[in-house]
Amino acid sequence: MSGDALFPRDPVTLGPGAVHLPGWLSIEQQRALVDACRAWARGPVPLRHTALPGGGVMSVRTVCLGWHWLPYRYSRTADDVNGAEVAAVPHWLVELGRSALVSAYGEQYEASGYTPDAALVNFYDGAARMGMHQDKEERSDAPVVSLSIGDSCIFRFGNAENRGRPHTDVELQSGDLFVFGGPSRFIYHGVPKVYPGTGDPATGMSGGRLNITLRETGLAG
Ligand code: MD3
Ligand code: FE
Repeated sequence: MSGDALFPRDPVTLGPGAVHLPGWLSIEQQRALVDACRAWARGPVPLRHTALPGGGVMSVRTVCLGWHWLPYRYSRTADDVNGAEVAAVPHWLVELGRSALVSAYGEQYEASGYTPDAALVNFYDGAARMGMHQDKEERSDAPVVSLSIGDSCIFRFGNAENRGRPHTDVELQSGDLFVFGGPSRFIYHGVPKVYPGTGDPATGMSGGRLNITLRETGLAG
């Protein structure tokens, strides 16, 4: 059972700057984020499978706020979907990101300097995967905040050199926070497996997994 209070999971630091805080989001916060993701998925840019330059499509479906990510750049407009300007990152989501950094790094962390200007919402059905990759399109080395809701998954935390070993597999459950800062910002990572049917329907999701990442792009304008 995900997020079961009888079996609390402890915070874990996986590497320098990489902190996993299980069960960080309350069920009410998760439900509110699910509602927000539903609205973002309706437009101005729809949730879509990102087309890759090689001709394939990603199995994950994504909608972006603030800046639209496409292989391999950011744009204010969804140039590979419908050309529309993406919705703004709401201020409450910026505040949630700041509070995530304080939880992960401690009260002394100067979170007011963190202003994520892009949010990527990824939806995984039971068959979706994300291959090992680095996120390198950002011009900022600010931390990435990752929030997971719905079905559990295996998250693979790799190394900074290549897609292979060494890596550490971590189960991410609904409500988990993961922060990737410092040297961990540039590690290879991926999602090799989702476990269908493991999410709590109280989140408002009947199936699948949502992951929201907050990023500072370091881009101007
Ligand atoms: C470590 N998403 O959108 S979140 C992605 O669960 C992405 O949807 C996965 O990888 C997901 O790019 C993993 C965790 C994550 C996100 C971004 C990172 C870890 C990261 C950027 C740098 C280092
Ligand atoms: Fe990534």
